[in-house]
Amino acid sequence: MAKKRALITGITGQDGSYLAEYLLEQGYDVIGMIRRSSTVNFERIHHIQDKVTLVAGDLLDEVSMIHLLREHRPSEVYNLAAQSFVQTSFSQPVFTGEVTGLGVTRILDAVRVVDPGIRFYQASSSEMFGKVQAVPQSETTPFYPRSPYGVAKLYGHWITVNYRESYDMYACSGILFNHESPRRGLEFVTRKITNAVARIKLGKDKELRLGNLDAKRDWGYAKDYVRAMHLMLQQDTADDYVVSTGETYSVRRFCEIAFGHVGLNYQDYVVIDERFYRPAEVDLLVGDPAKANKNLGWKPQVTFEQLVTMMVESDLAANK
Ligand code: NAP
Ligand code: F7E
Repeated sequence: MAKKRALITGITGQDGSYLAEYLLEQGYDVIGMIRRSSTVNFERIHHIQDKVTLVAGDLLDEVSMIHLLREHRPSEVYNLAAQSFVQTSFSQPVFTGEVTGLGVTRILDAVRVVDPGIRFYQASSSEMFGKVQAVPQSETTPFYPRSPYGVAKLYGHWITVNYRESYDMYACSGILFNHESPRRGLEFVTRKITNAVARIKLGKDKELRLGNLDAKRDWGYAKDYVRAMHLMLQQDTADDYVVSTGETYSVRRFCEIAFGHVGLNYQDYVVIDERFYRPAEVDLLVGDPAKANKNLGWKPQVTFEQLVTMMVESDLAANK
């Protein structure tokens, strides 16, 4: 049987790197789309660089994606590329809309033009629920985004549904709740905390400046979540799924566990800094993963405490 071939946009990001590893393990040919930059940023994929094919393309340029789809003819496309940092979306709302929102139409349309039979995954987000209209949030909960990022993701979600319904394409939207790992970008609160815990423990830093400690998130492990993406593209019919743990914890609780793991009290080091507050906050997210559990047989394997301590341990080793 011919090898399956997948294209991943955003392969240099947290999820892209884990998904590439996972698809390689499943025997796929993996094509990774990277955007041109003046310096190479392959930290997350250097260990698999010789096993994947990296090709140039950009979500801002539909032609680039038509060319690479024609040349490589993948059977599955995972669109993970985005301007993904919520805080930045407030200062760069138009750019975020171009990449995170309209970018989805560009790649979906490139797929439609080249081969509408290609299966498509869109990286949608729990940020679309924003000011939540129900607890917990499921596939049927109404959306109410609270940032330009959330609004852009909502556009990406609906254009995916629209292409599925208009052109009979196998297009899925995975509504993923926060997922973290030692590969998480340093600007996101979990990795910011675990990196600071390591540096404070090792005597390299003295404090950690944070914003809203009362925000609550449903945090899972990124490696668990990429399995769900793959499962969504292996079903008989395309559909949308919430992917989450079903548990929620505050940023404060994350701090407590992370500092506690190295024998410190977070209250001695965390300083509240208004700069990290957002113009509009998402106070509480908790997802209901029942549909993914039932239809995909998907369950998370790593608990919240295991996730926090894994990240602290990894940052301790990296900062030594
Ligand atoms: P990430 O680490 O920020 O990675 C984003 C990726 O997108 C990077 O590879 C980046 O390339 C690429 N990219 C950005 N702009 C691009 C453009 N114009 N053209 C091509 N590539 C571009 O994000 P992540 O945490 O892995 O998340 C993956 C996807 O899931 C994103 O769409 C995110 O919005 C979504 N999501 C994430 C979470 C989460 O909790 N992690 C939850 C729900 C949804 P560079 O390396 O060159 O910057
Ligand atoms: O913030 C609060 C902040 O930036 C989490 C992205 O992957 O998940 C992510 O978006 C919470 C917020 O992630 C700081 O106000 C407090 O309430 O880690 P974050 P996010 O905004 O939830 C979703 C699902 C995505 O789709 C996104 O792409 O933590 N918070 N103090 C802070 N946040 C940051 N970053 N920095 C602080 O100092």
